[in-house]
Amino acid sequence: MSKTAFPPGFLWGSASAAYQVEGAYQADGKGPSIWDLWVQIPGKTYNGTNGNIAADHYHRYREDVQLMKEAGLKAYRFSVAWTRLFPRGRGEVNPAGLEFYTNLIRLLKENDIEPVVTLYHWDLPQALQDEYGGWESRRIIDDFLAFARTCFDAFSPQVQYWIVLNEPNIFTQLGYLEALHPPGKSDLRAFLQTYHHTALVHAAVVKMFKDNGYPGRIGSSIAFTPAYAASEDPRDLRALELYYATGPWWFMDIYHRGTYPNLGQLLYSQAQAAPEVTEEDRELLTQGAGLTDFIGINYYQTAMVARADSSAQGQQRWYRTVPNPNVRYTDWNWAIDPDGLRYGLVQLHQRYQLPVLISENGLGAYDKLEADGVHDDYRIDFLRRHIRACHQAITQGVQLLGYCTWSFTDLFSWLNGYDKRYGLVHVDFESGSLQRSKKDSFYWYRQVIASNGANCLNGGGE
Ligand code: BGP
Repeated sequence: MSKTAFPPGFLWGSASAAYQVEGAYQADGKGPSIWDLWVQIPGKTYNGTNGNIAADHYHRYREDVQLMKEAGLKAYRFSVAWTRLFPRGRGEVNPAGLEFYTNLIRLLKENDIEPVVTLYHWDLPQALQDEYGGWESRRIIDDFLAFARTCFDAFSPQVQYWIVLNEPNIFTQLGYLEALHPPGKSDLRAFLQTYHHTALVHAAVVKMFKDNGYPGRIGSSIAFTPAYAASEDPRDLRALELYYATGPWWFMDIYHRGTYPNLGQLLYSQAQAAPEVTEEDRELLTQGAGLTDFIGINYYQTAMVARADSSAQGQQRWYRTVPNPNVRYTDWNWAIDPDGLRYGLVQLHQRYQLPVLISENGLGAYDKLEADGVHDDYRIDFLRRHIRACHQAITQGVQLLGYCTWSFTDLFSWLNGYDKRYGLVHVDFESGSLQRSKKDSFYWYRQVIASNGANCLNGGGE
């Protein structure tokens, strides 16, 4: 590989998720998901915003794909709304739902854009939540397998990249520990048990995919927040160890090694919160880990951790997160740390020796639409520095399959509504026209893709 380019075939992409972009929440036989109901509960989302209409991608996908083509995207990552295919979670497939994704995939292929399909990006059928508590029950495994098989049968071989689950660590943590996402619970044990069920689903789907000989590569995307110790004080270094054992390695080892880290098991057992793991689970998880083709990560920021308060509760009993004086923060207080991406990628390479797909990276910001467009130089700067970090990681041995910006168009943010924008394409939510306009970052990313990254590496800026 030349010093100034990325590997041939590198997937320069952009990402979205069904609930955040599609809208059309009741169209053509779609059933209700847990998010369709959650947003109706007063006080659950920012200013009562919801994804009922979102960017209306369901009706405007042709225009959006045209814009992707114009940007030169090599890949588009999107998710399938389970409730479009199975309005009540299982049973007869809804042909209109299948048709929407079939058309989208066909159009992407016609425009030489590789579809990267996420099976699950948090919009569980409400019917399954009502029937058996959704992710709280092992019954989710069979229903998920049936849903996944329908997608593989319908969209293979057009789809070559599959992401089973998006950020299982976030939706279980926010849903079962922090009570910020549906179903709004707060219980460490429930969080870890539901997380365990996600790992079982991942492994079962990967195994089924391989057993049936579907072509392509399959993995899941985990939210990865690498961390530093606040100082060289051994107590802070120990805090870092505890952070990884109960956080990133806890989440990743079970997907990519089939076991939980020993230290994490010890700590969670002491907290009487360790998940129930059967012999059968162990076998399935080991098989699934061995068959998984890549690690998907969503990277936004790093953390800094320090020794805990001895009297604290929850994770705070093991470590505290503290502000990092060496980095700047976004308007939402997320650390901007491109080198953290390089560092994290190298850690993953050393630990798992698997290819990595960056399925999300981006900057949430307040954008301003001016008469002559959106001048988001801050986003360009953010993306440029992170792409350079990817390149450094590649030169340090990381096998990187691709990089997807979050997001392509502006879309609905789960807890921040429509003010926090990530897109390369502005969507006019203010007037409700939903008109699309290309931001400066759109034109800039187009050049990055056209030069296979070279212009980004050689260009100005830090
Ligand atoms: C990830 C999710 C995305 C997206 C992104 C930005 O955790 O996978 O769906 O929302 O974060 O987060 P936010 O919208 O909260 O800023």
